[in-house]
Amino acid sequence: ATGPQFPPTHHLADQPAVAPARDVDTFVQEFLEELNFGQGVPLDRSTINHQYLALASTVRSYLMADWLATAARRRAHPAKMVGYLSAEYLLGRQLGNALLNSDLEGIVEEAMRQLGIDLAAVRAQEVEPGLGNGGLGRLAACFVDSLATMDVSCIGYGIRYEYGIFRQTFVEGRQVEVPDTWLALGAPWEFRNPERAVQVDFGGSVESYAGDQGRPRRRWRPDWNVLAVPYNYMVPGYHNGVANTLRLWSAEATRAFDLQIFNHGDYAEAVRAQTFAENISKVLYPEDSTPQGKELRLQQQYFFVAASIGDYLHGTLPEDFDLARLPEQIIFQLNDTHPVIGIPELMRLLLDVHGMEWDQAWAITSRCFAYTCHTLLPEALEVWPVSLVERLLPRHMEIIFEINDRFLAAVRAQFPGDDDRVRRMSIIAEGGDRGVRMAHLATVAAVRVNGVAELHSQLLRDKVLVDFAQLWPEKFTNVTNGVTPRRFLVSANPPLTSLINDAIGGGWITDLERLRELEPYAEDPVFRERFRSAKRANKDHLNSTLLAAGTAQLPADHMLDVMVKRLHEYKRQMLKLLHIVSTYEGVLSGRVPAEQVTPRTCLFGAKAAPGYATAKETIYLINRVASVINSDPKLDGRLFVAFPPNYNVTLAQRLIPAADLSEQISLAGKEASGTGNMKLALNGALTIGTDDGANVEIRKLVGDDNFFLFGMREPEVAELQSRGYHPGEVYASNPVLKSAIDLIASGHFGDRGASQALMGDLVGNDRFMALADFQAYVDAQAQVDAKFADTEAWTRSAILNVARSGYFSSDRSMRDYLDRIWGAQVH
Ligand code: Z15
Repeated sequence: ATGPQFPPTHHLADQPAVAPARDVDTFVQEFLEELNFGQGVPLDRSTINHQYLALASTVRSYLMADWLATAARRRAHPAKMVGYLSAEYLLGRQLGNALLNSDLEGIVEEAMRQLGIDLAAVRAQEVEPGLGNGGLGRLAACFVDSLATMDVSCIGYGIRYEYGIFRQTFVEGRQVEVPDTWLALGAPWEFRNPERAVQVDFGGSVESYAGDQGRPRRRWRPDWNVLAVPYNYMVPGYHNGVANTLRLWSAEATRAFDLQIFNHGDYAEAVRAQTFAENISKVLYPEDSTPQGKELRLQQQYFFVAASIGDYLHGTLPEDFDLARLPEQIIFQLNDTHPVIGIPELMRLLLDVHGMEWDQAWAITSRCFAYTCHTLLPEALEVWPVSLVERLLPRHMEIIFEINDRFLAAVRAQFPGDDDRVRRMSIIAEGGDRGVRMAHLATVAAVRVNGVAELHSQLLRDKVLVDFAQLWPEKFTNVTNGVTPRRFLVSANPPLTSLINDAIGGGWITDLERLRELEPYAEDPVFRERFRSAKRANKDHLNSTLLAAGTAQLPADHMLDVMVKRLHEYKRQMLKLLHIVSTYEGVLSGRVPAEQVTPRTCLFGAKAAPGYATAKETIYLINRVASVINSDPKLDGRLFVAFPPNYNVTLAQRLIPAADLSEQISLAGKEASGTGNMKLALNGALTIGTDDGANVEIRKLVGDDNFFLFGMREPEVAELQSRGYHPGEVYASNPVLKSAIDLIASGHFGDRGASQALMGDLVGNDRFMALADFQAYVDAQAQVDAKFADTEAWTRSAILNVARSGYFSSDRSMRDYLDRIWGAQVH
């Protein structure tokens, strides 16, 4: 056996793909055909959803022509490919991006106008594919956008969750999760390819048998399986005719599995089995950075990775390909530990299916993977119980043990007698509950290990993976994250885009460092006024979006102070809330006259993992504080708190361009990088931030005068931690802080019990040292207020933030991966 057999392709004469003409008349014609013959409705009877589906399908046919041409060109000129393995892709809406990248915006606007269709309403009809939780999933989406724009051969592999990240609603201030039925009204961007389905096995046992020349060999006898059916999405490059592939797998019951049960005569059981199989890709786990060790999650991970590697090896490579040369053809980039089970899977295929010996299989496998670590939180590094891996993937467990034995032998050889080091480095965590440390497995096998910002990569080398960095210093590198300027500037912020284009032309869209050419305009009062008017337009646009969503309108002429990211204690939404409450308390107590409060709207956007109690309590408190503050006349309308529900990519695209101030206030040493920080700076918000993650690099580039730095640095945090941190003492010694906490605990914002519990935990534990940084934060906010009062100085800094953020393009990140990782052939 050589793995699954796909149907043969027919070798007919070469025929270039048919591409529809790029003019308004043709577009109208194609659209009406989609509407009439695809959707089965005449224009005058069509709903907005019909129009959306027909428009998406029409645009898709243009992309499809590029996709076919790209594939043909890549076949003619094969190059090493990137297989990006990610359990999450937080794509955001597809229509706007497809129109922008394929340069069809003008044609479509005119076509829809001629047909009397409201394009804005049609765009608003799209439910974004929310197949990710937060930064990690959005990063994957930015990376595939950049690779297509740079014409790099890449296939993104992931899971087609039937339910993506939950829709957040608030009921009396509390988060209530609603299932995300993104597929319910149709999925016009995907196309299913059942002929390329891959069977994925689970369970069973491993047996020995005599192989060639009586050699003892092992083979897996799985006892159940599912079918992984691929759905392709096209990833268009910007104005370059390229379309790469995103291949998302959906789980279905295999016929064998069905029939086996069916033949036992139990029809109902056979149908139930179908549901069982479909469960694997049913729902995205909603934890960001804090995995819950659920069996179904490991099933998801193996499911998509086995399907992807199988698809590449047995479907994409030529049939007679010499697998010894695999590392010249593909590099699998592991997006965090989620796809790391792919390492023993490739070993298994090479050993058991292709009959290789260990050394050869390892020589190949250890050149085909690179690993990106996205965290420093120990609880975020996945450790799977050995007992679970043994039951679900017995052959993989054997292979992991063998990798570990050989690896530890090498460690012992290098460091004789250092048993402690061996124990620390082992892939297997020993003790009562033995576990597989996926980050160690990844690090042992990977050709490169990278962190996602300079500070993060440094801390990986010095702390989290220090033993590995001593053993293999050259394995470790950094690639600072980036964001796609197409979605997060051009698409999201048309007013600023045209202002920039008027000043320096459009070359910056694919060469973001050219934003530097804007620097002199910071000194131009006319440009500054235009810049402010672009911000105002974005705020108006945001307000109309919030109005449509039924959320509070933002007051005009306020500073818009934005904190958008997942709700997590380490990110310290509570620190921001304490500043808000202390400002309010200052006015209540007469300490600060209301006229001295800078008019500010503090806007939060954040989902909490459904099982994360403290995070949900924080959301509940923010909402209660908002309702009290927003209706208290003593504040004279100067302080406003907004928390629109369901922060997602779509809302981010509205919010970020309107922001004046960006809150990046994690405890130093906890936020690996952050990418919202980059999006906000690029859109001209000034950052108030700690010395953490990519904030460090943002501040270095935009300059200290254009960034509000505060708080402990990472070494000070570590020092305080080891000295012993006592939040109660900070509370007792800072009267402003104490008054704010006491006001919350008194029940002033309702639910006294919940308030007291949360404040009690803060004063008693404060795991992320919000109290320790409180005064520094308040002082930095005073500097923010002072600067905001000087409109021209503020605008100058905002423009410089835009001009100096070019480095944070994900195009640059991809260039760095190519230079530092994907070109690398040996350890
Ligand atoms: C996630 O969104 C991130 C890290 C993780 O380990 C998981 Cl499981 C999810 C985030 C980081 O918290 C953030 O700092 C970083 O910018 C982002 O990944 C992309 O690297």
